[in-house]
Amino acid sequence: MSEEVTLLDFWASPYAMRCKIALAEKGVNYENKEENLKRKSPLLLQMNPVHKKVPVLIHNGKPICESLNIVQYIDETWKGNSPLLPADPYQRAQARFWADFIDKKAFESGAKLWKTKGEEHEKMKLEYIECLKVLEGELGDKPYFGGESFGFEDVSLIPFYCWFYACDSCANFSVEASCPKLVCWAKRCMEKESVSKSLPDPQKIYEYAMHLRKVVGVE
Ligand code: GS8
Repeated sequence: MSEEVTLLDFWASPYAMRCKIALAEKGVNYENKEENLKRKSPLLLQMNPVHKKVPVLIHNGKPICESLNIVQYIDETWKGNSPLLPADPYQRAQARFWADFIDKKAFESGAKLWKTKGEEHEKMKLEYIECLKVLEGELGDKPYFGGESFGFEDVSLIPFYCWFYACDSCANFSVEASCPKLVCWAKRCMEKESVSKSLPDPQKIYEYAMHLRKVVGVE
């Protein structure tokens, strides 16, 4: 059966990057549709009427929403190569736990860093740094979060790498100096074409974040 796969995307979205990496890992051909988030397409509103957010994966006409859910769907649908979640139920639960932590702590504090100022900014800065340290501790000396191979936690976190420069600039911090193992891990992931092709230039992200700071009025 011929497959129809479409991704509703926004270039700077770390959530959408997760899906692009997973699709590339599995070698799935798909159509990428860039959304204008200020003027959302009727297709996006129809496919994700609840959250009205990207990414949305449309597989043979059916929508799948929420990035971690999409990555799991991709893993289960295109089972053959590059499994992302481990087979063992306990290890699967651990992988999902860390992906949830990345969503609720890393992405949240990172996003709030450049949207806040004053006391709230200082609070977010501490949260951002602490969360990266926790992640570095969890990585330990393993090449990837799940062990020897690139998996679900790696896909969940690696898009954040292209935001490090923007977040660091806002927090007056250096991830590279404070979390060297985490940066080594990120560089290891970037050696994979599925990752390097799915992440935009950090300088472009920085410029976008600076523009957003002006739009939300913190600068
Ligand atoms: C988050 C998606 C999201 O925030 C996921 O897919 O994991 N929990 C979801 N998408 C943003 C773009 S990235 O910042 C979005 O679509 N925003 C549009 C809006 O809020 O109107």
